[in-house]
Amino acid sequence: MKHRLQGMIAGFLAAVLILGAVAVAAQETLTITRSDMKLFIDGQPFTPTDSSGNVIQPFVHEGTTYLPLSSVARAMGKSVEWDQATNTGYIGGRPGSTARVTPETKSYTGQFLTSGQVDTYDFSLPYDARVTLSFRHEYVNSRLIFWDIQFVDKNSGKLLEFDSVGDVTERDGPHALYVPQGEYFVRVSSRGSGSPRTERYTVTVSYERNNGAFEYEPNDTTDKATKLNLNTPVIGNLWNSDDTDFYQFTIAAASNIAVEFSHEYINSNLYLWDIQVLQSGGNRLTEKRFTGNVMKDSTVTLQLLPGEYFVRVNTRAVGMLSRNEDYTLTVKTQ
Ligand SMILES: [Ca+2]
Ligand SMILES: [Ca+2]
Repeated sequence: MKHRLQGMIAGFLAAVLILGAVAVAAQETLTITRSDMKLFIDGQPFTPTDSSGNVIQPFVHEGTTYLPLSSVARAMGKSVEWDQATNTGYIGGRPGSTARVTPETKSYTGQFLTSGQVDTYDFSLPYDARVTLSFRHEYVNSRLIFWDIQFVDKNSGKLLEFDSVGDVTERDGPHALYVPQGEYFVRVSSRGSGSPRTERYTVTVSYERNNGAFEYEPNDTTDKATKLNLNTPVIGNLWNSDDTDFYQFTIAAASNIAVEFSHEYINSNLYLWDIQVLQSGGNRLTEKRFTGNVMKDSTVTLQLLPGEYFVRVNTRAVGMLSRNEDYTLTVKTQ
């Protein structure tokens, strides 16, 4: 038993549990009491486990209950990282990084039994999030399009639409949506002439809470700009030709900054993105355009006095209509 408990403590150490206290205590003999407490996180039963999925029993030492931190953090949607070289644990990302969390998913399954059938599924988004859709169906030996999938905001209308052919059984939506908490629905309709395909389909909505890693739509005007922290990247996209993304940042003391802009490779030398840095009154301080085939570049360095500033991202490239890959934007101090 003694060995097993010591093993548990070592396991906790690896899991970054209250670093200082345990690091010291590990040199000594601890008197601990095993606890068979029941735990709930956000109303859901929770059983602590190690990284291999083995159940770990909590214990009590001098009135304090000890739990495996990585297991608890992950159950609460936080990433956990351990840097052996610096003996440092990071919960929810390193300083300067922006936390990403594991997406939740919701799936809807249906089939078409009558022609002209339209299936709609209400979807309540519980928080501001990055939303992606995927669609699966039973195989049909045909290249024809049989399904049309939409994601619709109940207030503002259709946000995304794609379709699916018979012999491609899995299809992702064309791009991510960065949308606010609210009421949406998924609409699946039958496409093509003749009798509807009766094969079963499943549409899945994945939604990742926006903890500042992403833009917040709608940010098409300066008064709705997404707030940025210096030296902290934000991910967004231009999801249609009308989309403009404004970001606001604050300079507290005179600083040199540049806006770094990166994206996945696109085989195009067209200027797909246009970046402007604006003073709060709207004066343009600099502008730079970014092509598809240069994956990372920066604006010129600007010497800024304390105040509020904006970055504006938009496009005038017709080719951008079908080029809605995510971008990553960072206001970097020099
Ligand atoms: Ca956008
Ligand atoms: Ca926008």
